[in-house]
Amino acid sequence: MLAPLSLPSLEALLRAQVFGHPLAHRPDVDSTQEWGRTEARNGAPEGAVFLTDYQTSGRGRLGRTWLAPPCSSVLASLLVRPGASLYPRLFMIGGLAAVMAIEADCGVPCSIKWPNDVLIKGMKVAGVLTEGGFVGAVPDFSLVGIGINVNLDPATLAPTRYPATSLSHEVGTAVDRERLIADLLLWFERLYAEPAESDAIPNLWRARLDILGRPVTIVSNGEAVEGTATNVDSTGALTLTLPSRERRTFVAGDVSLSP
Ligand code: BT5
Repeated sequence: MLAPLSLPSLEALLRAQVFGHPLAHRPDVDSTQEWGRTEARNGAPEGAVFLTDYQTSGRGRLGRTWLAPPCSSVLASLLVRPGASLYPRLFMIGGLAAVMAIEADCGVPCSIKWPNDVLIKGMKVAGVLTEGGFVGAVPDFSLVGIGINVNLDPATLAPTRYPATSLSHEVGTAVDRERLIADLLLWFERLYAEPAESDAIPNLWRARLDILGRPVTIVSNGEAVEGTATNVDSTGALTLTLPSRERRTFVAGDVSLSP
């Protein structure tokens, strides 16, 4: 029987100094991103974290749906108010934090599918959604939404775009969600503290990518392009070398390995 998150247990495990202060939990919500956005507009501080056991409108990128049976997953939105130079890196920090926390807690190696999916053995175990809030044209805050499949049978998810897995499925036993969230926040905090001018984050992120040097198909703005993934720069932009030797660079899209 899956239990709701215990905030006292999570608070006892929390070692992050900024992230998780405050920690907010609701049994169910439309989306932690929406909830976090409202709180951010009402002045919630950097480090506030919004958690739930169930989302009625959990979302991925481009209006897609994020699925999670009740009490099965990590569903978290982290509020940040960084300097302008850090915003473009938040998706890398979110993905890496999930990788590090999963590896520390479960001992299973993870990779990153460009740009924002965390994979175990090529199957998606977590996704990251970064959304900004602006005052006029000036960034005011960002919400880094992280969903991790923890204690669920992947076969019970509706068909997903990419094969899915969960931590319990991979390790063969239930995984402690409170511990995983505490570790996620600690890793996020460590990575977030890296100076914006340092290349440590892009380098760590690049080292986890599963596509470099491999033939891939990217779908971006409705166009499918095939080529070899030859480079990812420090902003995360992906360059493909096409069979014609033309090089094209993409900042967004969905990538899959070509058969
Ligand atoms: C993502 O989008 O992967 C970002 C997911 C972010 C979810 C978190 S949960 C907390 C916070 N609050 C929210 O409302 N969202 C964030 P994308 O790359 O667009 O992938 C979405 C696609 O993944 C969907 O179209 C499905 O095909 C697939 N999918 C949905 N649920 C999944 C799951 N639990 N595991 C694996 N794949 C899933």
